[in-house]
Amino acid sequence: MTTQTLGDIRELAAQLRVDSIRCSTSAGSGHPTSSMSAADLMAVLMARHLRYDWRRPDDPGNDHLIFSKGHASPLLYSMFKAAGVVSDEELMTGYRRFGSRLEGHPTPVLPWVDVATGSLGQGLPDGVGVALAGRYLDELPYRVWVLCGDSETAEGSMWEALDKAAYYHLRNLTAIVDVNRLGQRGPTELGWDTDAYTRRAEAFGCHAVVIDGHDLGEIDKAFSRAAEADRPTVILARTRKGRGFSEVEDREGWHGRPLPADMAERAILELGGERHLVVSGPQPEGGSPQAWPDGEVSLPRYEPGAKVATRLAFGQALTAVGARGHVVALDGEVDNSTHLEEFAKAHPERYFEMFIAEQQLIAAAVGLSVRGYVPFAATFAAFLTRAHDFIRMSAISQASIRLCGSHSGTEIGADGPSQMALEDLAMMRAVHGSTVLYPCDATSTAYLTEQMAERAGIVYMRTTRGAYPVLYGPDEQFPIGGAKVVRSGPDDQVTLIGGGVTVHNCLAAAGQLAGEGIRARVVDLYSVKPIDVETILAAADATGGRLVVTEDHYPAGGLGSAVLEACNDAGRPVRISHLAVRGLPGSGTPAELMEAAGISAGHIARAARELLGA
Ligand SMILES: Cc1ncc(C[n+]2csc(CCOP(=O)(O)OP(=O)(O)O)c2C)c(N)n1
Repeated sequence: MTTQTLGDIRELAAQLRVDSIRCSTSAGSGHPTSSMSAADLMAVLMARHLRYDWRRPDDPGNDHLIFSKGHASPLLYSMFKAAGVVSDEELMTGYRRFGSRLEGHPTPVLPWVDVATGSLGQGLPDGVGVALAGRYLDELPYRVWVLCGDSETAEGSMWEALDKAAYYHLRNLTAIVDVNRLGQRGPTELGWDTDAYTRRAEAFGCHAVVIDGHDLGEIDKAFSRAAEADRPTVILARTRKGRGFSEVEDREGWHGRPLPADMAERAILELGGERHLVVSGPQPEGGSPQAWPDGEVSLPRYEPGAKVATRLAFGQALTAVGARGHVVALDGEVDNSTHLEEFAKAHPERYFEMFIAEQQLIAAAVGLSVRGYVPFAATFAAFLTRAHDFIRMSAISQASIRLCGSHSGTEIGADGPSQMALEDLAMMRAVHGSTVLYPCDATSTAYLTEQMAERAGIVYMRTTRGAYPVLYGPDEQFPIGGAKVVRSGPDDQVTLIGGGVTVHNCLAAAGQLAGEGIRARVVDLYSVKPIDVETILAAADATGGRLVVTEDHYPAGGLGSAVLEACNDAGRPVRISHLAVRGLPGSGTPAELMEAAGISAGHIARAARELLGA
């Protein structure tokens, strides 16, 4: 079908509804009614407005289509069939089946899908990231179209997204809200009150358009207007859930339920039967993304003994790594604390301030990664925990993003526990395919920052607030997956393992023990995941299995867990003396707080003595 009259589009919409019913009924699960309400919107979009070469999903000029309401996957996959890239057989026999790429909710396993959705409230924020890339980096005229649910707009992250979209004048972004009045369990907060939605969208600086989401002409006009808008557009499309089949249309109790076979048969009849149209819509305009040439990376060099905070070294190193043209940075309104401001000064054109919106911070990084950029996002490590679901979904998106969390642990001192990250290592270790780094000095921080840019997946670096001595010479190397033996001798009796600030506490403890004639080996576990189990086991063998692991983190899921699990997995279970933050900290000096938490040099030395029975 190439003519695309409104009559043709009506047929296409009927096909999308019928196929959404057929594939979900055949799978025995899925969300046909959520698909049916948006079928007219998507039929008009793909036939007349989405400039997309379905055979070349990597074409940089392609528009981007994101289903923020990812549960409407039957509709999305039916569109893929209508585009001629998924066969009817694959749709009917693959949808939601084991081993199929047509998973219950869309993921980038499919070449036409940019990001994983299904956790509501994420697709629109991700779309903001893609639109940022289009407008400010690629400088290409592609548009980003995001289909959203009305109940989904209850998520604060949707408003973080619209707020940032307006701030960055993302006229290339269109949110299409399928206002079908119903959510999962019943009516939504606002029902069909499109005036209320309009006021909200406009309050965030967007252009709002209310339409009848089943009137093909109105839909067509709204999409044309969106393409010409000077601001992001929010199309509020009044629709009916289950539209097209009278037995379920606008009825409660049909969310997420496939139609039983007899009802599916009646529905398909009511919709005029099966069709197998193949549509060819508009094509991308062509053009190449703006070139961001790579320069020479010259990392900062630090004098051993000088006191430098790892957060400062991160900012300085990232500024140097910014010589690589695709490296971009995003801040959560704390760049003078994380030292991302160093990057902002040097590369303002590749720097995005996301303000205090951590979910949007992560989503924008994901969106930028969709277009091949190498994003680094930084905030206090504690505040990254707020965006955990976004980080988890980034892994499902198979995105490569780099995160830096500063102000970790009790070491931050006077600001108190609300600012202390004490769970971040556990959270980041648990993310699928993640890398977790925790350097203790400026040299290793700089080296690892450069490595982060090269590393795929979700890569996290934990930095420390206070300034501590540089331990390593500028030419030392720190491969990810390694560990450093910072202090050792031929007849060491006990191994002290730390990460970040506790490496310094371990060294101080080793000094105290040496004064008593006890020889301690010190291991810097700068790579928490993957972990250097060989170095740990070699140290355990050399020191009679006596290991003290100390971390500025709650006991669950951090360094201690990493050591125990790695040794166990290697078939060499070990016992450790585990010093971690077990109480609820308050305010104080870093020294007072680490002392109170039981992770100071004195506590480490005592634990070592106990292991030795001394
Ligand atoms: C963050 C999150 N919370 C809850 C759910 C479970 N859930 C899936 S669909 C849905 C209702 C969505 O309603 P709406 O956005 O209006 O889409 P509709 O299906 O009505 O088109 C809910 C609550 C989810 N997927 N993600």
